[in-house]
Amino acid sequence: GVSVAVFPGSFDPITLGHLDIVRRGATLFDSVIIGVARNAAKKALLELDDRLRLARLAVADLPNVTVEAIPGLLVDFCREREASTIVKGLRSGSDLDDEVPMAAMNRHLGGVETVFVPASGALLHVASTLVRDVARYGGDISDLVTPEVATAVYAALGTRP
Ligand code: COD
Repeated sequence: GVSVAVFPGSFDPITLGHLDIVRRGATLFDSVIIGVARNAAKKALLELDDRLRLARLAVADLPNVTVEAIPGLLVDFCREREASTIVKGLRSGSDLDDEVPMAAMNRHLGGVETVFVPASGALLHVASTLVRDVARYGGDISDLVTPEVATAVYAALGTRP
């Protein structure tokens, strides 16, 4: 059958670290869906529509990658899209500590398996939180995100490099 994987996240904003995982995931599965979560717990910097638009722009050159919002539970979204696998990136032991219970929960709830792709060495320090912090104080984020994302993040914060 056709292998479909979901790469879920907040993508607030999508970074070069995320895009590295997407590109590598796209070689492992027939198709990859970037699932942009609404983020009930934390208040996002970027609106959901902007996070979707910026992700679509960033993967426009990848024919087997699409971008969609995840309206509810990740496992329900996976079932609707007939995706049997979740792809996650791993930067550190603390990522693993966070991810192992989520992977177990998603397997428990929906029988969906999680595959971890190790972060590339040069992108280990790239996290959406740090990108927002650097931009908040006028730092340069041009090596961490696409140009369109940088523009959107500075605009949302009312800052500039
Ligand atoms: N290199 C490699 N991987 C990276 C990098 C990098 N530099 N930066 C981030 N990543 C990876 C992260 O490890 C993660 O796997 C992914 O990219 C997304 O990261 P974020 O920060 O955008 O997303 P999170 O961690 O906030 O996303 C959490 C989810 C949205 C996946 C989670 O909350 C969820 O599944 N929500 C949906 C509701 C649900 O089903 N909840 C129950 C889940 S058990």
